Amino acid sequence: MSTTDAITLKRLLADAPNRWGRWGAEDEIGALNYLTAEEVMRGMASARQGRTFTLGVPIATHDGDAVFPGRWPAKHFMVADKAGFENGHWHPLPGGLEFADDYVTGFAQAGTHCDGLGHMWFDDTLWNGFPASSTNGGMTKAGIMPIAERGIAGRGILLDIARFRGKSVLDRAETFSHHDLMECARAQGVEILPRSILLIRTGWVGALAAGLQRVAEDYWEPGLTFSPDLARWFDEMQIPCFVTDTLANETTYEPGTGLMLVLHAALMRNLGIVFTEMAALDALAADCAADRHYEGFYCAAPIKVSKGTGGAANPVFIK
Ligand code: UVW
Repeated sequence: MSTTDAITLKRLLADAPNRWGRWGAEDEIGALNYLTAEEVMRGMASARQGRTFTLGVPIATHDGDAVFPGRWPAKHFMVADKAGFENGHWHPLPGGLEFADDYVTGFAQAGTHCDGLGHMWFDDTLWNGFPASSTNGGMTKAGIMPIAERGIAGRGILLDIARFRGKSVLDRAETFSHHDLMECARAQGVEILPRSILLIRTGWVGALAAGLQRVAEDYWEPGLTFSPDLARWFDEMQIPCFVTDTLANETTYEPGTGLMLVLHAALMRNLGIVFTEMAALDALAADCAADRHYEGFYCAAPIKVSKGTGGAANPVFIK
C-alpha cells in the first residue's frame, strides 16, 4: 500500500457522524447534555430495591494495578502512622490526638476513571473543534473539569456480553458490535432506551486482577469495534456515556485496518460520548444474573483535576 493509500482516522471517519457545534461552540461535555433533569429522574425511578454497587477498582494494590502499556501503577505512601509517633518523627497534637496521613500518586487515566473529551484526537483537533494546542501544559479545553462539574447521572443498564456468550471472560482481541449489545439486551430482558448509560461487561478487569490476563507489549484487549453503523447507532440512540471493565473501552486495534483506539476518535472526539473505563462490574453482573434485573440508577463523577485529562471515579449503581 502506498503512503497515499494509507488508512488514517481522517479517511476512515470521513462519513461518520459528528456532533461538533450541536451544543454550542464552547461545549465541553458533549453527549452528557442528553442527561437532562428528566433523564436523571427516569434513572432514579429505575432503581427499585435501594441496593448499591460501587464500581471502582482498588488502586495502589500490593501486586501493582493493571494499567495501559506506557503507564505505571499508582503508588501509595504512608506519611504519618503510629510508628512515626513511636520513633519521635511525629508528636501528638495539643490534647493528645495522633493521626495517619498518606500520599497517593498515579496516572489520571488509570484505575476506574472518566476521560475528558479532549483526551484523544487526530488531525490537530479535539472534540468540538478545539485546537490540539489547547492541551499544551494542561487541558484548557475539553479536559475533565467540565465533566466533573456536571456529574453523570441517569438510567444505567448492564449488558453482560461475557455471560451472554457463555464465558466468564472474553478472549484476548475478541470483538463485538452494537448488534451484539442489542441481542444481549434482548436475552437479558432489558431495553436499551435512548439516552441510557451502557455498562458493558467483558470480564476482562476481573481476569487482569486475578492474574489470568496480563498487560504486555502485545496487549490487545477485547471490546467493541468500529463500524460506521456502530457510530451511527450510538449517535441515534443518544448514548451519553459508556462504561466498561476494560482499560480503554474498546478492542485495542480495529481488526480490519489495524488502526488503534478508533472509538476514542469516532465516539469521544466526534460525538462527545464520555468514556468511563476500568469499572468493576463482576459483582453487579452476578447480582443481575441472579435476579434478572439489569437496570438501575447510575451516578458518577470524576475528581476535579484542574486542567486534567481524566479523573478517578467510583461510580455507584443503585438497583
Ligand atoms: C488510553 O489512553 C489508551 O486509554 P484511556 O482512554 O484509558 O485513557
